[in-house]
Amino acid sequence: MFRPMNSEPDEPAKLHGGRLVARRLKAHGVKQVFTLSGGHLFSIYDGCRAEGIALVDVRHESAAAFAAEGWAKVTREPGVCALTAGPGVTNGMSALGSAQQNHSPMLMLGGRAPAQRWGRGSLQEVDHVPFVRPLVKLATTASATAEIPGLIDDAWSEALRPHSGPAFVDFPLDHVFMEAEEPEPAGSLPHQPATPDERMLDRAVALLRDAERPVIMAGSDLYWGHGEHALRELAEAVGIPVFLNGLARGCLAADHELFHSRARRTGLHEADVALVVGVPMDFRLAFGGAFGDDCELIVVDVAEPEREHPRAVAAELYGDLDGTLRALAGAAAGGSPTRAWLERLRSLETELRAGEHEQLADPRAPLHPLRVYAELAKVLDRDAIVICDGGDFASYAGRAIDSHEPGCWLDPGPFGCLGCGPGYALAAKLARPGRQVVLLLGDGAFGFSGMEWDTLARHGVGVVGVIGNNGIWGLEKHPMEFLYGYSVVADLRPGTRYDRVVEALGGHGSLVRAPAELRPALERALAADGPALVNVLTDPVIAYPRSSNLA
Ligand SMILES: Cc1ncc(C[n+]2csc(CCOP(=O)(O)OP(=O)(O)O)c2C)c(N)n1
Ligand SMILES: [Mg+2]
Repeated sequence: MFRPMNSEPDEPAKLHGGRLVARRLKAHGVKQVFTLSGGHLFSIYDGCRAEGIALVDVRHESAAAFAAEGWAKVTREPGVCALTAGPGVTNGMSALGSAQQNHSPMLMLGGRAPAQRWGRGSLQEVDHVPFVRPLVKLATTASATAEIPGLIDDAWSEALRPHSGPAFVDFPLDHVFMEAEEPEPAGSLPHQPATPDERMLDRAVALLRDAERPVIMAGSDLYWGHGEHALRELAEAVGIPVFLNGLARGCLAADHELFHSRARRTGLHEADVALVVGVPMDFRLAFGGAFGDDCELIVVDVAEPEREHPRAVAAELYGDLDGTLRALAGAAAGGSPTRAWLERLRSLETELRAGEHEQLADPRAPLHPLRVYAELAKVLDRDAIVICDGGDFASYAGRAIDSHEPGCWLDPGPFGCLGCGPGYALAAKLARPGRQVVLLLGDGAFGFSGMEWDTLARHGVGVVGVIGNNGIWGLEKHPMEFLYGYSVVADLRPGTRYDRVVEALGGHGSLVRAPAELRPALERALAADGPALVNVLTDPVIAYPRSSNLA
């Protein structure tokens, strides 16, 4: 169906719909599209091939969609996946939910049954839009070939507009295979962030200047809003202890004197003024209850919140996050928290970290998860990208792994979808080929997308996986036993040789039964040519100490 560009001046060039898709993607800087083969997508593939966009093919659409999200998480640019009609799109939906809650900009392209046959029972025919719409910022269907470039541009800018998130466009077979002239690009204006309210800014400055026990609690929108430099400036100008979650991790290096993590409960609870930056007050902040009742909250974000705040806030600053933090840094510089506050949090942080030494050095076999991370820390580069996917094993990673640069820590986020890791890791290593990319997995988590080691091997992507293999769905088994005195559907097969699965798929595998075997196995895996998996047997008795896991 594809006809090369016609050079006759009087006959405008026509391109098929797939080529029009690819040309707009290329104009937005897209280098690769994650996909799994489907006839509905052939013309998009042909277009990508003609435009020099790489196609990275995976083994389950879920991984393609999570790779698109992972690309965004590492690069702060939208990732793109193309999923075939019907089950291809339904298989990718979890990643849309994830990207929505993580504010990850991504574009999902869907194949679709031909429009002229809708309602007559075509293969894989279903209207995707009504069921993806609640998960995305924009969901639409191309209704003519000529419309395609404009739809891609709209979806792209919608994905990036704060709060950033996923966008979806599907392409009926007839429209995407037919040809049309390429319209002139509309040249959409870049998003202009709103300037926060002056009065609110003054109020925030006054609160910060008078604060005796201030804290900063920052989350993913700090990262999406490119606010890391301004955050450091503000924290240093006033001397405010900083706590980070989600994608904000690494936005202040873990070895910065104002960075704290273990002292978070006390820090948030006892603060008199809290600057809540780019993070919703959801379950991770006890719906606002993580801060003391009398604490004054200053909320800074890239846009108005998507949900009402669960408690009253003293000042709200929405729009240009970076500019707002800089303005606060300049104006609040005279403020000075009490020495006692800074010393208290620092000594608590040090004391709590010291209390972990025993577990980090735990000699048991099968291993304690914290021992795994103690060994891993010795071989990780400062800019290593660490991804976690699992239950307790991932929670321990969240506590033990230090991040030093933005975009180096990828966890599932509040949507908490097991199986996101291999897609994230694939994209991370493709985006940053020179860096270590380490994927920490529960044995349960491995089951969702372990076949993606085939993808990693075929594409020569050197991700290093580390499994905490405790033979159980730990984060479910322990809480259920605590509540009911017994557990059901929480056991896996002990000692499964996931390392051999990876070997069979073309990667390097090793089994670790005792602490002394771990470091050499990690070193071999990091030096391997291609993907590797270190299958570490961990102790199923160990339960991550948590206060709540559902709400
Ligand atoms: C897609 C999906 N299904 C189920 C869950 C519920 N869930 C959360 S953690 C967990 C256990 C994970 O087990 P594993 O990966 O082995 O890690 P462990 O807790 O044992 O360290 C389960 C089943 C989920 N979060 N996501
Ligand atoms: Mg497990």
